[in-house]
Amino acid sequence: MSEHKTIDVAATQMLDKAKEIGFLTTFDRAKAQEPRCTFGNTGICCRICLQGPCRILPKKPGGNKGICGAMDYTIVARNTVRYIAGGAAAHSDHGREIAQTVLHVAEGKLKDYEITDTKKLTAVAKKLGVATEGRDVLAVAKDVATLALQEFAETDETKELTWIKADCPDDMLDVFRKTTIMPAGINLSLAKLLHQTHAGNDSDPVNIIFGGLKAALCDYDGMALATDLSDILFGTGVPVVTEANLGAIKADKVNIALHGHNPLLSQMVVKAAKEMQAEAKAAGAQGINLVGICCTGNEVLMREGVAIATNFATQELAVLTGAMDAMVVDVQCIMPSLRSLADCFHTKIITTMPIMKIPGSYHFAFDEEHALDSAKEIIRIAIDAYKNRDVAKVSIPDVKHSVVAGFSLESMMSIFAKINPENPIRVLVDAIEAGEIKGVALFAGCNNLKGTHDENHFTIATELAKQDVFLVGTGCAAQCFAKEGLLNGEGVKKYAGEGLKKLYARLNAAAGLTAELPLVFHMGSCVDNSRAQQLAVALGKEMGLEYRDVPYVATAPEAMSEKAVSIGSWNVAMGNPTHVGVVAPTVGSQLVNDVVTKIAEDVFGGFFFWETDPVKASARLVEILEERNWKNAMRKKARDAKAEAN
Ligand code: BF8
Ligand code: SF4
Repeated sequence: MSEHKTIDVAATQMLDKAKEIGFLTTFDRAKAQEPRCTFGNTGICCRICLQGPCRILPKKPGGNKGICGAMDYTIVARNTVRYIAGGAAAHSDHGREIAQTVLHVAEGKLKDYEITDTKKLTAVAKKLGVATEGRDVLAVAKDVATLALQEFAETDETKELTWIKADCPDDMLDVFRKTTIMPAGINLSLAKLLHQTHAGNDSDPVNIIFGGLKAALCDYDGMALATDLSDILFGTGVPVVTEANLGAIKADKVNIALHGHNPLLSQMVVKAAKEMQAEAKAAGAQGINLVGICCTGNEVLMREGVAIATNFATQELAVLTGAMDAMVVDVQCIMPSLRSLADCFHTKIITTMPIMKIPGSYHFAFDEEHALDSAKEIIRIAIDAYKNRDVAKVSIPDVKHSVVAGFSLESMMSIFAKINPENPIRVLVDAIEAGEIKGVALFAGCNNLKGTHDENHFTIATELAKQDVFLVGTGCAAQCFAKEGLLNGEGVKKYAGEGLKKLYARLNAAAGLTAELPLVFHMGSCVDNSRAQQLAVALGKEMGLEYRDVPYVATAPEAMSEKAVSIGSWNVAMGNPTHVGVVAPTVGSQLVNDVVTKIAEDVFGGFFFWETDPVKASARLVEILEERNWKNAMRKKARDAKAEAN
């Protein structure tokens, strides 16, 4: 067992190198933070006003409350929902930027972008009630983008968000309305939540949590429109074959990492790189090699087949290979430490967005009106940097796996359609009803160095596969699977149970792809969790189930970011049992913890459960799926008996 807290062999090699040359990485910094403060770790430290921090100190007279009298449950509830507000703001602002770009394309203001996927545009327009018959593509795109932007601008509290209404089944929407969590405007709801949780405002933990769930639904809305509009702009993912892990970095090429979340610039870099291979060759390289990190990586993997270098916790290690010429970053999940690390090499860290700068790093203000030119200039910076590369410092781990990815819901359905052209989703439902598979599990979220990097992701996925659960993944979870060889046919052979293997045999025989289907269907970036939710909705519809009875579970085995909290929260509201593999920020209040782990199930059908042990978590996830299947079977039996009696 390696001394480093990772299961990734390539990362282990790089961490050995870091140790050898005396670099401190995020792994060292995580160690330096131990032991953690129990107050902060369990959510009972309040810093909402300047009298704080207030902690809950039950043994001291007056210490069982904050200075203002806030109880543990108020403090925990406020802290938790403020995570949701942060996550929802990040996802939805990303969506808003894409919507803005689609609008500008529709208005003819941008020369470098176009409406790439008109089929998706029509489908999205139809679900939103935008007329398409006989209309110009740009006119339809303008209406769709305008509706998307209105999601943010709406201040009328009686108007409901359009995307949520279009995407969710009626029984789910009814619950949202009854519990008053159906949001109107995104900006309105997020501002309201910050207001609601201001010092001296709401102290009712249940009311605060409901405010948080409203914001979580805004998170869904923002990411669903980000997914839809990105597909319209850049195309909807189709199966691609590529590779993953640090071995995807090439010693003889100009290496550029695309890191962050928003695909507006990275798509242009992909386009520009195709045109600029000769320039790289003129500088002495064999060409340009693009690799992805975090969700920008997932976006360009889905649509362009760009290889994955690594995921969140190991982003620094891509620089440490000594062969990374430039890392182009946009927004979210970018470690500030990258710059100081890059200083020890020739690597250029290029920030590109007005709200994400790193002191001392090179800032290239991305300009969407000259997007392709911006991308070309960035590539030139990388080519120049390549000329300064010190070969003595280069060590790229010879570790990578082949990857089959690109599973938008549309591309999954077109594979299923090879078996059942009339009703593709039936393929999955048949496998569930025949008992071949137990249901579907979504793997989402980050890395969290409170645990061992990638261990929870890998263990839970392989355990569930053995137990015949159909797996889909997004974000850094999916990137772990890519790096560890679970996104290819070998993964199925090694880990799938007999029932799951039977389904794969039928799918592979029908799919007609050059590569076998992977153990986990990589559905994209974190905003693409909306795709996975649409899969759950489609399953429920085809199985004739209420939304809360679908054999579908979600897990964030290594949740880290505020975005993960908001994704988990809308999963719960949308009826999905949701596992989190790190200590949750709600455990400091028994009341709040009970609300989100128990009462939530009565109200919404979904609930959270916390389990840091990946084997125990897997067992519980399987048990939940089995329970749902059993209940569904019993209900059917009762219905059949009643029908016979009549
Ligand atoms: O949005 S999984 S560490 S990269 S937050 Fe970040 Fe978490 Fe990775 Fe994607 Ni999602
Ligand atoms: Fe302390 Fe109350 Fe201020 Fe929180 S809001 S820091 S509990 S005084």
